[in-house]
Amino acid sequence: MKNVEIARIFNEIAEFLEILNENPFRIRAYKKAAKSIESLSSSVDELSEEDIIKIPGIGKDLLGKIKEYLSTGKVALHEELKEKIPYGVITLMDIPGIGPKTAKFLYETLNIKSIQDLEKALDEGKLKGLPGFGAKTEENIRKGIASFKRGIERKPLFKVLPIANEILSLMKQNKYILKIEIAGSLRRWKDTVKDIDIICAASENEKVIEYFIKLPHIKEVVAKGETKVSAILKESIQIDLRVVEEKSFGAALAYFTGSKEHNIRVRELAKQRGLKINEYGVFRESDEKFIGGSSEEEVYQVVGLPWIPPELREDRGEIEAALKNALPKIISLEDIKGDLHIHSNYSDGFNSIEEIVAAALKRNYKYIAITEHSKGLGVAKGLTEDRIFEQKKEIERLRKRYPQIVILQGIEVNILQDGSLDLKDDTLKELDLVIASVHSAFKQEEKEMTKRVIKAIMNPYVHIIGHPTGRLIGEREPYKIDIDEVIKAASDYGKFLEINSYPLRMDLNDINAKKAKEKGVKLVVNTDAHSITQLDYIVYGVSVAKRAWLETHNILNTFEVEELMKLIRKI
Ligand code: DGT
Ligand code: CA
Ligand code: ZN
Repeated sequence: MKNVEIARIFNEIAEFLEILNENPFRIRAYKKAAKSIESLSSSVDELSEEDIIKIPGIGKDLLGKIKEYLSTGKVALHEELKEKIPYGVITLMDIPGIGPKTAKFLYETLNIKSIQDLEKALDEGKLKGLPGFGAKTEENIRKGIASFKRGIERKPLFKVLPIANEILSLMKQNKYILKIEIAGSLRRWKDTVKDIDIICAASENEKVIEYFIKLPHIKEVVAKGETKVSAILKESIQIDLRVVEEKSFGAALAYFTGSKEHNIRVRELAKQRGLKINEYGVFRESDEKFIGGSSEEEVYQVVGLPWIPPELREDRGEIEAALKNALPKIISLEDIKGDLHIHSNYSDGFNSIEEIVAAALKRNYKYIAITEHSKGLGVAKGLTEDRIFEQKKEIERLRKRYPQIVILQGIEVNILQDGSLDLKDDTLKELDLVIASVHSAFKQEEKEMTKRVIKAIMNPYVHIIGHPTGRLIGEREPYKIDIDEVIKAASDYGKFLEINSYPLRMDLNDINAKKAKEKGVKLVVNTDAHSITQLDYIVYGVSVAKRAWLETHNILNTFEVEELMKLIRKI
Protein backbone atom coordinates (compact mmCIF):
# COMPACT_ATOMS: atom_id res chain seq x y z
CA MET A 1 0.00 0.00 0.00
CA LYS A 2 1.07 3.53 -0.73
CA ASN A 3 0.17 4.38 2.89
CA VAL A 4 2.80 2.06 4.31
CA GLU A 5 5.45 3.59 2.07
CA ILE A 6 4.49 7.20 2.84
CA ALA A 7 4.33 6.49 6.58
CA ARG A 8 7.79 4.93 6.37
CA ILE A 9 9.19 7.95 4.56
CA PHE A 10 7.64 10.39 7.06
CA ASN A 11 8.98 8.39 9.98
CA GLU A 12 12.42 8.34 8.44
CA ILE A 13 12.30 12.09 7.82
CA ALA A 14 11.45 12.55 11.50
CA GLU A 15 14.38 10.36 12.50
CA PHE A 16 16.82 12.18 10.25
CA LEU A 17 15.60 15.48 11.65
CA GLU A 18 16.08 14.16 15.17
CA ILE A 19 19.69 13.32 14.39
CA LEU A 20 20.14 16.81 12.97
CA ASN A 21 18.68 18.20 16.18
CA GLU A 22 15.95 20.06 14.30
CA ASN A 23 12.84 21.73 15.68
CA PRO A 24 10.98 19.21 17.89
CA PHE A 25 7.59 20.45 16.65
CA ARG A 26 8.54 19.67 13.08
CA ILE A 27 9.76 16.22 14.11
CA ARG A 28 6.57 15.50 15.99
CA ALA A 29 4.48 16.65 13.05
CA TYR A 30 6.08 14.05 10.76
CA LYS A 31 5.69 11.30 13.33
CA LYS A 32 2.07 12.14 13.95
CA ALA A 33 1.32 12.26 10.24
CA ALA A 34 3.03 8.89 9.73
CA LYS A 35 0.88 7.35 12.42
CA SER A 36 -2.36 8.70 10.97
CA ILE A 37 -1.50 7.57 7.47
CA GLU A 38 -0.52 4.13 8.64
CA SER A 39 -3.85 3.66 10.36
CA LEU A 40 -5.94 4.69 7.35
CA SER A 41 -7.68 1.80 5.79
CA SER A 42 -8.12 3.21 2.31
CA SER A 43 -5.10 3.96 0.21
CA VAL A 44 -4.23 7.69 0.02
CA ASP A 45 -4.16 7.54 -3.76
CA GLU A 46 -7.88 6.77 -3.64
CA LEU A 47 -8.63 9.80 -1.48
CA SER A 48 -9.41 13.31 -2.69
CA GLU A 49 -7.30 16.26 -1.57
CA GLU A 50 -10.09 17.37 0.76
CA ASP A 51 -10.10 13.93 2.38
CA ILE A 52 -6.34 13.89 2.79
CA ILE A 53 -6.28 17.31 4.44
CA LYS A 54 -8.84 15.98 6.92
CA ILE A 55 -6.46 13.26 8.13
CA PRO A 56 -5.30 14.18 11.63
CA GLY A 57 -1.88 15.83 11.50
CA ILE A 58 -1.86 16.53 7.77
CA GLY A 59 -1.60 20.22 6.87
CA LYS A 60 -0.85 21.95 3.60
CA ASP A 61 2.86 21.25 3.76
CA LEU A 62 2.47 17.52 4.35
CA LEU A 63 -0.31 17.30 1.77
CA GLY A 64 2.28 18.67 -0.68
CA LYS A 65 4.72 15.92 0.32
CA ILE A 66 2.06 13.25 -0.15
CA LYS A 67 1.20 14.59 -3.59
CA GLU A 68 4.88 14.70 -4.43
CA TYR A 69 5.23 11.05 -3.48
CA LEU A 70 2.13 10.04 -5.43
CA SER A 71 3.38 11.72 -8.60
CA THR A 72 7.14 10.98 -8.39
CA GLY A 73 7.44 7.99 -6.05
CA LYS A 74 9.81 10.04 -3.87
CA VAL A 75 9.94 12.93 -1.45
CA ALA A 76 12.76 15.38 -2.22
CA LEU A 77 13.36 16.26 1.44
CA HIS A 78 13.79 12.56 2.25
CA GLU A 79 16.30 12.17 -0.58
CA GLU A 80 18.25 15.25 0.59
CA LEU A 81 18.41 13.94 4.14
CA LYS A 82 19.71 10.58 2.95
CA GLU A 83 22.52 12.46 1.22
CA LYS A 84 23.43 14.21 4.46
CA ILE A 85 23.38 11.20 6.77
CA PRO A 86 23.85 7.56 5.81
CA TYR A 87 20.56 5.71 5.98
CA GLY A 88 21.90 3.08 8.39
CA VAL A 89 22.45 5.69 11.09
CA ILE A 90 18.72 6.07 11.64
CA THR A 91 18.32 2.31 11.92
CA LEU A 92 20.48 2.52 15.06
CA MET A 93 17.55 4.28 16.70
CA ASP A 94 15.47 1.10 16.30
CA ILE A 95 17.53 -0.31 19.17
CA PRO A 96 15.82 0.32 22.51
CA GLY A 97 17.97 2.70 24.53
CA ILE A 98 19.61 4.39 21.54
CA GLY A 99 18.27 7.83 20.82
CA PRO A 100 19.27 10.39 18.20
CA LYS A 101 22.14 11.82 20.28
CA THR A 102 23.82 8.45 20.72
CA ALA A 103 23.26 7.46 17.10
CA LYS A 104 24.80 10.70 15.92
CA PHE A 105 27.71 10.37 18.34
CA LEU A 106 28.45 6.77 17.27
CA TYR A 107 28.39 7.81 13.64
CA GLU A 108 30.59 10.85 14.10
CA THR A 109 33.19 9.29 16.39
CA LEU A 110 33.40 5.69 15.11
CA ASN A 111 31.71 5.94 11.70
CA ILE A 112 29.08 3.41 12.83
CA LYS A 113 26.45 3.25 10.07
CA SER A 114 24.50 0.10 10.84
CA ILE A 115 23.55 -2.32 13.58
CA GLN A 116 26.20 -4.72 12.27
CA ASP A 117 28.83 -1.95 12.57
CA LEU A 118 27.71 -1.38 16.13
CA GLU A 119 27.93 -5.08 17.06
CA LYS A 120 31.41 -5.22 15.55
CA ALA A 121 32.53 -2.13 17.47
CA LEU A 122 31.20 -3.66 20.70
CA ASP A 123 33.03 -6.93 20.06
CA GLU A 124 36.25 -5.11 19.26
CA GLY A 125 35.95 -3.07 22.44
CA LYS A 126 35.89 0.20 20.53
CA LEU A 127 33.21 1.73 22.72
CA LYS A 128 35.33 1.40 25.82
CA GLY A 129 36.65 4.68 27.10
CA LEU A 130 34.34 6.84 24.99
CA PRO A 131 32.80 9.62 27.04
CA GLY A 132 29.60 8.36 28.63
CA PHE A 133 30.12 4.70 27.64
CA GLY A 134 30.70 2.74 30.84
CA ALA A 135 30.38 -1.02 31.19
CA LYS A 136 26.72 -0.60 32.13
CA THR A 137 25.94 1.38 28.94
CA GLU A 138 27.65 -1.25 26.82
CA GLU A 139 25.62 -3.98 28.46
CA ASN A 140 22.42 -2.04 27.88
CA ILE A 141 23.24 -1.61 24.22
CA ARG A 142 23.89 -5.34 23.86
CA LYS A 143 20.57 -6.08 25.53
CA GLY A 144 18.88 -3.54 23.27
CA ILE A 145 20.29 -5.22 20.16
CA ALA A 146 19.10 -8.63 21.37
CA SER A 147 15.62 -7.33 22.06
CA PHE A 148 15.52 -5.55 18.69
CA LYS A 149 16.40 -8.82 16.97
CA ARG A 150 13.70 -10.69 18.83
CA GLY A 151 11.22 -7.96 17.92
CA ILE A 152 11.81 -8.17 14.18
CA GLU A 153 11.22 -11.88 14.14
CA ARG A 154 7.44 -11.45 14.22
CA LYS A 155 5.36 -8.59 12.91
CA PRO A 156 1.77 -7.62 13.63
CA LEU A 157 -0.65 -9.06 11.08
CA PHE A 158 -2.01 -5.67 10.03
CA LYS A 159 1.42 -4.39 8.99
CA VAL A 160 2.01 -7.35 6.70
CA LEU A 161 -1.40 -8.31 5.32
CA PRO A 162 -2.02 -5.18 3.19
CA ILE A 163 1.45 -5.50 1.64
CA ALA A 164 0.94 -9.20 0.93
CA ASN A 165 -2.44 -8.49 -0.67
CA GLU A 166 -0.95 -5.78 -2.83
CA ILE A 167 1.80 -8.13 -4.02
CA LEU A 168 -0.82 -10.80 -4.67
CA SER A 169 -2.87 -8.48 -6.85
CA LEU A 170 0.21 -7.41 -8.82
CA MET A 171 1.16 -11.05 -9.32
CA LYS A 172 -2.34 -11.85 -10.56
CA GLN A 173 -1.72 -9.49 -13.47
CA ASN A 174 0.99 -11.81 -14.77
CA LYS A 175 -0.40 -14.00 -17.54
CA TYR A 176 1.87 -16.96 -16.78
CA ILE A 177 0.26 -17.43 -13.39
CA LEU A 178 -2.49 -20.05 -13.30
CA LYS A 179 -3.31 -20.02 -9.59
CA ILE A 180 -1.92 -18.04 -6.70
CA GLU A 181 -2.69 -17.74 -2.99
CA ILE A 182 -1.15 -16.42 0.19
CA ALA A 183 -0.25 -19.30 2.54
CA GLY A 184 1.35 -19.58 5.99
CA SER A 185 0.31 -17.85 9.19
CA LEU A 186 -1.01 -14.93 7.14
CA ARG A 187 -3.66 -17.11 5.53
CA ARG A 188 -4.57 -18.39 8.98
CA TRP A 189 -4.86 -14.74 10.19
CA LYS A 190 -2.51 -15.32 13.09
CA ASP A 191 -2.08 -12.05 15.00
CA THR A 192 1.65 -11.91 14.35
CA VAL A 193 3.56 -13.36 11.41
CA LYS A 194 7.17 -14.12 10.68
CA ASP A 195 7.12 -13.80 6.91
CA ILE A 196 4.94 -13.89 3.80
CA ASP A 197 4.50 -17.25 2.06
CA ILE A 198 3.02 -17.26 -1.43
CA ILE A 199 2.21 -20.35 -3.48
CA CYS A 200 1.52 -20.27 -7.19
CA ALA A 201 1.07 -22.56 -10.16
CA ALA A 202 2.53 -21.23 -13.41
CA SER A 203 2.68 -22.12 -17.05
CA GLU A 204 6.26 -20.82 -17.21
CA ASN A 205 8.12 -20.73 -13.92
CA GLU A 206 10.97 -18.58 -15.10
CA LYS A 207 8.74 -15.80 -16.42
CA VAL A 208 6.88 -15.65 -13.10
CA ILE A 209 10.04 -15.61 -11.03
CA GLU A 210 11.60 -12.84 -13.14
CA TYR A 211 8.41 -10.80 -12.81
CA PHE A 212 8.29 -11.34 -9.06
CA ILE A 213 11.84 -10.22 -8.34
CA LYS A 214 11.25 -7.02 -10.30
CA LEU A 215 8.25 -5.97 -8.20
CA PRO A 216 8.79 -2.51 -6.72
CA HIS A 217 8.39 -3.89 -3.18
CA ILE A 218 11.45 -6.12 -3.36
CA LYS A 219 14.59 -4.72 -1.77
CA GLU A 220 16.87 -7.71 -2.01
CA VAL A 221 16.73 -11.23 -3.42
CA VAL A 222 18.21 -13.65 -0.91
CA ALA A 223 17.93 -16.91 -2.85
CA LYS A 224 16.61 -17.76 -6.28
CA GLY A 225 16.00 -21.21 -7.75
CA GLU A 226 13.73 -22.73 -10.39
CA THR A 227 10.79 -23.17 -8.05
CA LYS A 228 11.48 -20.87 -5.13
CA VAL A 229 12.55 -17.30 -4.47
CA SER A 230 13.27 -15.78 -1.08
CA ALA A 231 13.47 -12.03 -0.87
CA ILE A 232 13.35 -9.14 1.56
CA LEU A 233 10.82 -6.38 1.07
CA LYS A 234 11.52 -2.68 1.59
CA GLU A 235 9.63 -2.93 4.87
CA SER A 236 12.22 -5.53 6.00
CA ILE A 237 9.78 -8.42 5.72
CA GLN A 238 10.90 -11.75 4.32
CA ILE A 239 8.82 -13.16 1.48
CA ASP A 240 8.98 -16.64 -0.06
CA LEU A 241 7.41 -17.46 -3.40
CA ARG A 242 7.03 -21.09 -4.35
CA VAL A 243 6.07 -22.10 -7.87
CA VAL A 244 4.53 -25.56 -8.23
CA GLU A 245 2.86 -27.64 -10.91
CA GLU A 246 -0.86 -27.15 -11.24
CA LYS A 247 -1.65 -30.69 -10.16
CA SER A 248 0.23 -30.03 -6.88
CA PHE A 249 -1.22 -26.62 -6.16
CA GLY A 250 -3.73 -27.72 -3.51
CA ALA A 251 -1.23 -29.98 -1.79
CA ALA A 252 1.41 -27.22 -1.71
CA LEU A 253 -1.13 -24.67 -0.49
CA ALA A 254 -2.27 -26.98 2.30
CA TYR A 255 1.30 -27.85 3.23
CA PHE A 256 2.53 -24.26 3.39
CA THR A 257 -0.62 -22.90 5.02
CA GLY A 258 0.12 -25.09 8.00
CA SER A 259 0.09 -24.94 10.81
CA LYS A 260 2.80 -27.48 11.16
CA GLU A 261 0.87 -29.10 14.04
CA HIS A 262 -2.27 -29.33 11.92
CA ASN A 263 -0.36 -30.84 9.00
CA ILE A 264 1.16 -33.50 11.21
CA ARG A 265 -2.34 -34.62 12.27
CA VAL A 266 -3.56 -34.74 8.67
CA ARG A 267 -0.53 -36.76 7.63
CA GLU A 268 -1.20 -39.24 10.45
CA LEU A 269 -4.71 -39.78 9.13
CA ALA A 270 -3.29 -40.34 5.66
CA LYS A 271 -0.86 -42.91 6.99
CA GLN A 272 -3.69 -44.88 8.57
CA ARG A 273 -5.16 -45.17 5.07
CA GLY A 274 -1.91 -46.24 3.46
CA LEU A 275 -1.40 -42.80 1.94
CA LYS A 276 1.37 -40.25 2.03
CA ILE A 277 0.84 -36.48 1.85
CA ASN A 278 3.53 -33.95 1.06
CA GLU A 279 3.74 -30.60 -0.73
CA TYR A 280 3.57 -32.37 -4.13
CA GLY A 281 0.35 -34.27 -3.56
CA VAL A 282 -1.25 -37.33 -2.06
CA PHE A 283 0.41 -40.65 -2.95
CA ARG A 284 -0.33 -44.32 -2.34
CA GLU A 285 2.35 -45.55 0.01
CA SER A 286 2.71 -48.99 -1.58
CA ASP A 287 3.61 -47.86 -5.10
CA GLU A 288 3.94 -44.04 -4.89
CA LYS A 289 1.00 -43.62 -7.25
CA PHE A 290 -0.24 -40.01 -7.40
CA ILE A 291 -3.79 -39.86 -6.03
CA GLY A 292 -4.52 -36.13 -6.08
CA GLY A 293 -3.50 -32.69 -4.93
CA SER A 294 -4.72 -30.03 -7.35
CA SER A 295 -7.11 -28.55 -4.78
CA GLU A 296 -7.14 -28.46 -1.00
CA GLU A 297 -10.59 -30.07 -0.99
CA GLU A 298 -9.08 -33.06 -2.76
CA VAL A 299 -6.33 -33.37 -0.17
CA TYR A 300 -8.76 -33.30 2.75
CA GLN A 301 -11.23 -35.55 1.00
CA VAL A 302 -8.81 -38.41 0.46
CA VAL A 303 -8.17 -38.59 4.20
CA GLY A 304 -11.88 -38.52 4.96
CA LEU A 305 -12.17 -34.91 6.09
CA PRO A 306 -14.24 -31.95 4.93
CA TRP A 307 -12.26 -28.86 3.89
CA ILE A 308 -11.16 -27.03 7.04
CA PRO A 309 -11.02 -23.21 7.06
CA PRO A 310 -7.42 -21.97 7.43
CA GLU A 311 -8.33 -20.02 10.60
CA LEU A 312 -9.03 -23.33 12.36
CA ARG A 313 -5.86 -25.12 11.31
CA GLU A 314 -4.01 -24.98 14.63
CA ASP A 315 -4.60 -28.49 16.00
CA ARG A 316 -6.93 -27.13 18.63
CA GLY A 317 -9.56 -29.82 18.16
CA GLU A 318 -10.47 -29.13 14.53
CA ILE A 319 -9.36 -32.57 13.31
CA GLU A 320 -11.51 -34.35 15.91
CA ALA A 321 -14.44 -32.07 15.09
CA ALA A 322 -14.02 -32.55 11.35
CA LEU A 323 -13.92 -36.34 11.76
CA LYS A 324 -17.27 -36.15 13.55
CA ASN A 325 -18.55 -33.73 10.93
CA ALA A 326 -18.97 -31.20 13.73
CA LEU A 327 -16.82 -28.28 12.65
CA PRO A 328 -18.22 -24.98 13.92
CA LYS A 329 -20.10 -22.80 11.45
CA ILE A 330 -17.67 -19.96 12.02
CA ILE A 331 -18.91 -16.45 11.47
CA SER A 332 -18.09 -14.33 8.46
CA LEU A 333 -17.85 -10.59 7.95
CA GLU A 334 -21.38 -10.48 6.53
CA ASP A 335 -22.80 -11.71 9.84
CA ILE A 336 -21.80 -8.50 11.62
CA LYS A 337 -24.87 -6.27 11.93
CA GLY A 338 -23.36 -3.30 13.70
CA ASP A 339 -20.40 -1.85 15.53
CA LEU A 340 -20.79 -1.14 19.23
CA HIS A 341 -17.55 0.70 20.01
CA ILE A 342 -16.96 3.88 18.00
CA HIS A 343 -15.41 7.19 19.07
CA SER A 344 -16.60 10.43 17.49
CA ASN A 345 -15.17 13.94 17.65
CA TYR A 346 -17.01 14.42 20.93
CA SER A 347 -13.94 12.77 22.50
CA ASP A 348 -10.73 11.79 20.72
CA GLY A 349 -12.33 10.51 17.51
CA PHE A 350 -11.95 12.26 14.19
CA ASN A 351 -15.40 12.23 12.55
CA SER A 352 -18.75 13.71 13.52
CA ILE A 353 -21.52 11.37 14.59
CA GLU A 354 -23.39 12.14 11.40
CA GLU A 355 -20.37 11.10 9.29
CA ILE A 356 -20.17 7.90 11.30
CA VAL A 357 -23.86 7.20 10.73
CA ALA A 358 -23.42 7.68 6.97
CA ALA A 359 -20.41 5.34 6.94
CA ALA A 360 -22.30 2.72 8.96
CA LEU A 361 -25.21 2.89 6.53
CA LYS A 362 -22.80 2.28 3.66
CA ARG A 363 -21.74 -0.89 5.43
CA ASN A 364 -25.42 -1.91 5.78
CA TYR A 365 -25.19 -1.87 9.54
CA LYS A 366 -28.48 -2.05 11.41
CA TYR A 367 -27.09 -0.36 14.52
CA ILE A 368 -24.10 1.43 15.97
CA ALA A 369 -23.07 2.64 19.40
CA ILE A 370 -21.18 5.88 19.88
CA THR A 371 -18.95 5.20 22.86
CA GLU A 372 -16.76 8.12 23.89
CA HIS A 373 -14.16 7.98 26.60
CA SER A 374 -15.27 9.18 30.00
CA LYS A 375 -13.76 12.19 31.71
CA GLY A 376 -11.13 10.45 33.84
CA LEU A 377 -7.40 10.92 33.91
CA GLY A 378 -5.14 9.86 31.11
CA VAL A 379 -7.63 9.77 28.29
CA ALA A 380 -7.93 12.64 25.87
CA LYS A 381 -11.07 14.74 25.81
CA GLY A 382 -13.14 12.36 27.91
CA LEU A 383 -16.79 13.35 28.29
CA THR A 384 -18.18 15.06 31.37
CA GLU A 385 -21.82 14.64 32.39
CA ASP A 386 -22.67 17.93 30.65
CA ARG A 387 -21.13 16.87 27.36
CA ILE A 388 -22.92 13.53 27.55
CA PHE A 389 -26.17 15.46 27.80
CA GLU A 390 -25.28 17.63 24.79
CA GLN A 391 -24.40 14.53 22.80
CA LYS A 392 -27.69 12.92 23.71
CA LYS A 393 -29.53 15.81 22.09
CA GLU A 394 -27.52 15.49 18.90
CA ILE A 395 -28.08 11.74 18.76
CA GLU A 396 -31.82 12.29 19.20
CA ARG A 397 -31.78 14.68 16.23
CA LEU A 398 -29.87 12.16 14.12
CA ARG A 399 -32.27 9.37 15.05
CA LYS A 400 -35.07 11.36 13.43
CA ARG A 401 -33.00 12.04 10.34
CA TYR A 402 -31.78 8.43 9.93
CA PRO A 403 -34.59 6.14 11.05
CA GLN A 404 -33.11 3.26 9.02
CA ILE A 405 -30.36 2.70 11.60
CA VAL A 406 -30.44 2.43 15.39
CA ILE A 407 -28.00 4.85 17.01
CA LEU A 408 -27.15 3.92 20.57
CA GLN A 409 -25.59 6.42 22.89
CA GLY A 410 -22.95 4.50 24.75
CA ILE A 411 -19.82 5.28 26.70
CA GLU A 412 -16.42 3.70 27.21
CA VAL A 413 -16.08 4.36 30.90
CA ASN A 414 -12.72 4.04 32.65
CA ILE A 415 -12.32 1.35 35.26
CA LEU A 416 -10.42 3.13 38.01
CA GLN A 417 -7.68 1.51 40.11
CA ASP A 418 -10.09 0.19 42.71
CA GLY A 419 -12.61 -1.13 40.19
CA SER A 420 -15.02 1.78 40.55
CA LEU A 421 -16.02 3.64 37.39
CA ASP A 422 -15.35 7.27 36.67
CA LEU A 423 -18.99 8.13 35.98
CA LYS A 424 -21.80 7.89 38.50
CA ASP A 425 -24.38 5.12 38.21
CA ASP A 426 -27.01 7.83 37.72
CA THR A 427 -25.24 8.90 34.54
CA LEU A 428 -24.52 5.36 33.34
CA LYS A 429 -28.12 4.28 33.65
CA GLU A 430 -29.18 7.01 31.23
CA LEU A 431 -26.96 5.54 28.51
CA ASP A 432 -27.94 2.79 26.09
CA LEU A 433 -24.72 0.82 26.27
CA VAL A 434 -21.82 0.86 28.70
CA ILE A 435 -18.38 -0.49 27.87
CA ALA A 436 -15.98 -0.47 30.81
CA SER A 437 -12.24 -0.53 30.07
CA VAL A 438 -8.93 -0.29 31.88
CA HIS A 439 -6.87 2.66 30.62
CA SER A 440 -4.57 3.31 33.57
CA ALA A 441 -2.54 1.63 36.33
CA PHE A 442 -1.60 -1.31 34.11
CA LYS A 443 1.08 -2.51 36.50
CA GLN A 444 -1.20 -3.83 39.25
CA GLU A 445 -0.69 -7.32 40.62
CA GLU A 446 -2.79 -10.06 39.02
CA LYS A 447 -5.09 -10.43 42.01
CA GLU A 448 -5.78 -6.73 42.24
CA MET A 449 -6.35 -6.32 38.50
CA THR A 450 -8.67 -9.33 38.36
CA LYS A 451 -10.69 -8.00 41.29
CA ARG A 452 -10.77 -4.58 39.67
CA VAL A 453 -12.23 -5.84 36.39
CA ILE A 454 -14.67 -8.19 38.12
CA LYS A 455 -15.94 -5.29 40.21
CA ALA A 456 -16.71 -3.46 36.97
CA ILE A 457 -18.49 -6.56 35.64
CA MET A 458 -20.64 -6.55 38.77
CA ASN A 459 -21.81 -2.98 38.19
CA PRO A 460 -25.42 -3.40 37.04
CA TYR A 461 -25.07 -0.75 34.33
CA VAL A 462 -22.00 -2.21 32.62
CA HIS A 463 -22.68 -4.36 29.55
CA ILE A 464 -19.27 -5.02 28.03
CA ILE A 465 -15.65 -5.19 29.18
CA GLY A 466 -13.56 -3.47 26.49
CA HIS A 467 -10.20 -4.85 25.29
CA PRO A 468 -10.07 -7.11 28.38
CA THR A 469 -6.32 -7.78 28.57
CA GLY A 470 -4.94 -4.42 27.43
CA ARG A 471 -2.22 -5.81 25.19
CA LEU A 472 -0.82 -3.85 22.27
CA ILE A 473 0.78 -6.32 19.88
CA GLY A 474 4.55 -5.87 19.81
CA GLU A 475 4.29 -2.80 22.06
CA ARG A 476 2.74 -3.72 25.39
CA GLU A 477 2.24 -7.07 27.07
CA PRO A 478 -1.25 -7.80 28.42
CA TYR A 479 -1.64 -6.66 31.99
CA LYS A 480 -1.59 -9.43 34.57
CA ILE A 481 -5.13 -10.72 34.90
CA ASP A 482 -6.75 -14.08 35.59
CA ILE A 483 -8.82 -14.31 32.46
CA ASP A 484 -10.57 -17.51 33.57
CA GLU A 485 -11.94 -15.65 36.59
CA VAL A 486 -13.02 -12.75 34.39
CA ILE A 487 -14.80 -15.16 32.03
CA LYS A 488 -16.49 -16.82 34.98
CA ALA A 489 -17.69 -13.47 36.32
CA ALA A 490 -18.96 -12.47 32.87
CA SER A 491 -20.88 -15.74 32.78
CA ASP A 492 -22.27 -15.30 36.31
CA TYR A 493 -23.43 -11.74 35.67
CA GLY A 494 -24.50 -12.17 32.03
CA LYS A 495 -22.00 -9.66 30.66
CA PHE A 496 -20.20 -9.53 27.30
CA LEU A 497 -16.48 -9.58 26.59
CA GLU A 498 -15.11 -7.59 23.71
CA ILE A 499 -13.02 -8.75 20.82
CA ASN A 500 -11.51 -5.38 20.02
CA SER A 501 -10.62 -5.28 16.31
CA TYR A 502 -8.16 -2.41 16.57
CA PRO A 503 -5.31 -4.18 14.80
CA LEU A 504 -2.73 -3.50 17.48
CA ARG A 505 -5.12 -4.92 20.07
CA MET A 506 -7.01 -7.96 18.71
CA ASP A 507 -8.04 -8.36 22.34
CA LEU A 508 -9.45 -10.80 23.56
CA ASN A 509 -7.22 -13.00 21.47
CA ASP A 510 -8.31 -16.23 19.78
CA ILE A 511 -7.45 -18.54 22.68
CA ASN A 512 -9.22 -16.48 25.34
CA ALA A 513 -12.25 -15.83 23.13
CA LYS A 514 -12.56 -19.59 22.56
CA LYS A 515 -12.44 -20.14 26.31
CA ALA A 516 -15.23 -17.56 26.74
CA LYS A 517 -17.36 -19.38 24.18
CA GLU A 518 -16.82 -22.67 25.95
CA LYS A 519 -18.11 -21.09 29.18
CA GLY A 520 -21.19 -19.77 27.41
CA VAL A 521 -20.09 -16.12 27.51
CA LYS A 522 -21.08 -14.05 24.49
CA LEU A 523 -18.52 -11.84 22.80
CA VAL A 524 -18.92 -8.63 20.85
CA VAL A 525 -16.71 -7.81 17.86
CA ASN A 526 -16.07 -4.05 17.88
CA THR A 527 -13.64 -1.81 16.03
CA ASP A 528 -12.93 0.92 18.61
CA ALA A 529 -12.74 3.10 15.48
CA HIS A 530 -11.48 6.64 15.97
CA SER A 531 -12.32 7.54 12.35
CA ILE A 532 -14.72 6.20 9.75
CA THR A 533 -11.96 4.53 7.75
CA GLN A 534 -11.14 2.51 10.83
CA LEU A 535 -14.57 0.87 10.66
CA ASP A 536 -12.80 -1.41 8.17
CA TYR A 537 -10.75 -2.85 11.03
CA ILE A 538 -13.71 -5.10 11.73
CA VAL A 539 -12.03 -7.79 9.55
CA TYR A 540 -9.32 -8.19 12.17
CA GLY A 541 -11.83 -8.81 14.95
CA VAL A 542 -13.79 -11.17 12.74
CA SER A 543 -10.57 -13.10 12.10
CA VAL A 544 -10.06 -13.51 15.85
CA ALA A 545 -13.67 -14.68 16.15
CA LYS A 546 -13.08 -17.25 13.42
CA ARG A 547 -9.90 -18.49 15.05
CA ALA A 548 -11.89 -18.74 18.30
CA TRP A 549 -14.48 -21.01 16.63
CA LEU A 550 -17.25 -18.48 17.21
CA GLU A 551 -20.63 -18.93 15.57
CA THR A 552 -23.20 -16.17 15.12
CA HIS A 553 -25.06 -16.99 18.33
CA ASN A 554 -21.84 -16.44 20.31
CA ILE A 555 -21.58 -12.84 19.16
CA LEU A 556 -23.81 -10.02 20.39
CA ASN A 557 -23.52 -7.86 17.27
CA THR A 558 -24.73 -10.52 14.87
CA PHE A 559 -28.24 -10.31 16.34
CA GLU A 560 -31.10 -8.31 14.86
CA VAL A 561 -31.96 -5.04 16.59
CA GLU A 562 -34.80 -6.44 18.64
CA GLU A 563 -32.78 -9.32 20.04
CA LEU A 564 -29.84 -7.02 20.65
CA MET A 565 -32.02 -4.71 22.72
CA LYS A 566 -33.27 -7.67 24.73
CA LEU A 567 -29.74 -8.90 25.28
CA ILE A 568 -28.66 -5.53 26.63
CA ARG A 569 -31.91 -5.41 28.62
CA LYS A 570 -33.20 -2.26 27.03
CA ILE A 571 -36.65 -3.65 26.16
P1 DGT B 1 5.15 -17.90 10.82
O1 DGT B 1 6.10 -18.23 11.92
O2 DGT B 1 4.29 -16.75 11.18
O3 DGT B 1 5.78 -17.73 9.50
O4 DGT B 1 4.18 -19.18 10.73
P2 DGT B 1 3.94 -20.15 9.48
O5 DGT B 1 2.93 -21.14 9.91
O6 DGT B 1 3.66 -19.37 8.26
O7 DGT B 1 5.33 -20.92 9.37
P3 DGT B 1 6.42 -20.99 8.22
O8 DGT B 1 6.44 -19.76 7.39
O9 DGT B 1 7.69 -21.39 8.90
O10 DGT B 1 5.97 -22.21 7.32
C1 DGT B 1 4.79 -22.17 6.57
C2 DGT B 1 4.09 -23.49 6.66
O11 DGT B 1 4.88 -24.49 6.05
C3 DGT B 1 3.88 -24.00 8.07
O12 DGT B 1 2.71 -23.49 8.64
C4 DGT B 1 3.81 -25.48 7.85
C5 DGT B 1 4.75 -25.72 6.72
N1 DGT B 1 6.04 -26.15 7.21
C6 DGT B 1 7.16 -25.43 7.26
N2 DGT B 1 8.17 -26.15 7.75
C7 DGT B 1 7.67 -27.35 8.04
C8 DGT B 1 8.22 -28.54 8.59
O13 DGT B 1 9.39 -28.64 8.93
N3 DGT B 1 7.37 -29.59 8.73
C9 DGT B 1 6.07 -29.49 8.38
N4 DGT B 1 5.28 -30.54 8.55
N5 DGT B 1 5.53 -28.41 7.88
C10 DGT B 1 6.31 -27.35 7.69
CA1 CA C 1 5.10 -17.89 7.36
ZN1 ZN D 1 -10.31 1.80 25.16
